[in-house]
Amino acid sequence: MSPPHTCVCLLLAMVAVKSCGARFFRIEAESTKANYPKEDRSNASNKTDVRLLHNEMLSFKFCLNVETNVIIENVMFSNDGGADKCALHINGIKAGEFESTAESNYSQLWNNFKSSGNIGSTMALDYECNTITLFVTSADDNGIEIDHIDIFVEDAKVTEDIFRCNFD
Ligand SMILES: [Ca+2]
Ligand SMILES: [Ca+2]
Repeated sequence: MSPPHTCVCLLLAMVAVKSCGARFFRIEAESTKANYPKEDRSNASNKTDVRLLHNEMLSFKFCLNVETNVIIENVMFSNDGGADKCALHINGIKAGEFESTAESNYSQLWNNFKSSGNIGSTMALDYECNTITLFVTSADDNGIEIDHIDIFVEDAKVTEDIFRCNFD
């Protein structure tokens, strides 16, 4: 194998190792056990999201095995119609909020996903079992659709199994 190929292989190996140790964890909104309408959206992760109306909420558990810093990296959402506002809490403590903007295109914008960006600042968590909750604090009659929530965990030893609370 020529040196350039070796370099490419090494680079690919490094990318693989990095993604194995990924510290971003995705919670799909549609994994909720709550009985909200799940919409087919070709641009959504898992091609599905959840429609929420005013005063509705999503709540998910995630686990950590060490004290570590966590930040809500992004919420992916869509809106077609009036503006909406959502607040996110971790373990009952408000992390922050985001808003959708009022815009409409004959329901086409439900498939046009937007990023909230970071919600609030880094939180130090020491609980083994944590709860993240998204509340729709205001909405028009058609509400908002939530695709997924991405969480960044500072400690690289938190694996996918640990995060999903799949302990042996
Ligand atoms: Ca709306
Ligand atoms: Ca999704």
